[in-house]
Amino acid sequence: PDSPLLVSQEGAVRVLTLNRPQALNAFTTGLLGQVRIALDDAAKDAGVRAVLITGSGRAFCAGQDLSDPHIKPEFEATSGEVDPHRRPKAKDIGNLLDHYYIPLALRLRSMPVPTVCAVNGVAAGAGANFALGCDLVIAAQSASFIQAFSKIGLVPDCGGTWLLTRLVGRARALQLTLLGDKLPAAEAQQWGLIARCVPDAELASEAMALAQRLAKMPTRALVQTREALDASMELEFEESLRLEARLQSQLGYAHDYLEGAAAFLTKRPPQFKDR
Ligand code: T3D
Repeated sequence: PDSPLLVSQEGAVRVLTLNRPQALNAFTTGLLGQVRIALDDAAKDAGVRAVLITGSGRAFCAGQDLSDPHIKPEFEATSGEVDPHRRPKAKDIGNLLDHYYIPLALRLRSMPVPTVCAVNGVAAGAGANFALGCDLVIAAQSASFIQAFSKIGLVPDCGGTWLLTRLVGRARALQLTLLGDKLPAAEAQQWGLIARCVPDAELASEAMALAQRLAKMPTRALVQTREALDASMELEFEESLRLEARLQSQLGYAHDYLEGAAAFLTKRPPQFKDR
């Protein structure tokens, strides 16, 4: 059978494709484990300078696979009524987050290279928040984002509460998460939830061009920029100034700054290599 995750390489870009199209690329524990291992591998590989994540088929990812035996409630086949004695134990859901979603979200956010998500179709639940955890999110016109959690009695996970309040503010975060309505990609771009929305036929090439462009840039500076932006949410203004100064003083001695400045002054293209 096809692997639930396809991994390929184009130049310095590592491409991860969620590949369970029959289930809209919903996350099983198997798929979640494979994505984490693939991100670990990309993080360790000096030949990787950007990661591009996308999905196969008509969806990006429908979030947690609700038929996964770890969490599936037992219900009567004809009436659909839940058997109260055979509900999944709360600890199984907690375990799923502790063992899969939390490490995955942390891995994604601390990648030593920039990450791009090409959202090729609907991104629901943890699938939406996994996408939004990437550095640059580019979506097809027909794609959409759904915070599906409230519809099934859960809270947003995979970083959704943290990400959404910061990306679009409290009012819009509440609108998305309480109602669970579909937000079309064009509106997601207007809201500032994602970087770009492009015609469906252009998504793959535009996303790859973006990832290739990032891969040619000074990786360490990009990653430390992400870190400083994230840290700023918790810092006073002066603390952010001092963090910038600390990072700048390290980067100022690194190869990439010397190369970048020399290339600028001698009017030639730079060759960055720090990671
Ligand atoms: O305990 C925990 O769960 C902890 C972790 C939580 C993290 C989460 O992500 S919770 C949120 C889980 N996701 C959802 O609730 C979304 C469920 N899916 C949908 O609402 C819809 O499928 C979509 C809006 C994403 C797409 O709608 P549509 O009409 O385009 O497609 P569809 O017909 O609903 O789905 C197509 C097939 O995929 C269908 O299977 P079938 O009938 O053809 O055999 C459907 O059951 C399956 N599918 C879609 N989403 C999931 C799924 N199967 C398992 N799990 C899914 N999440």
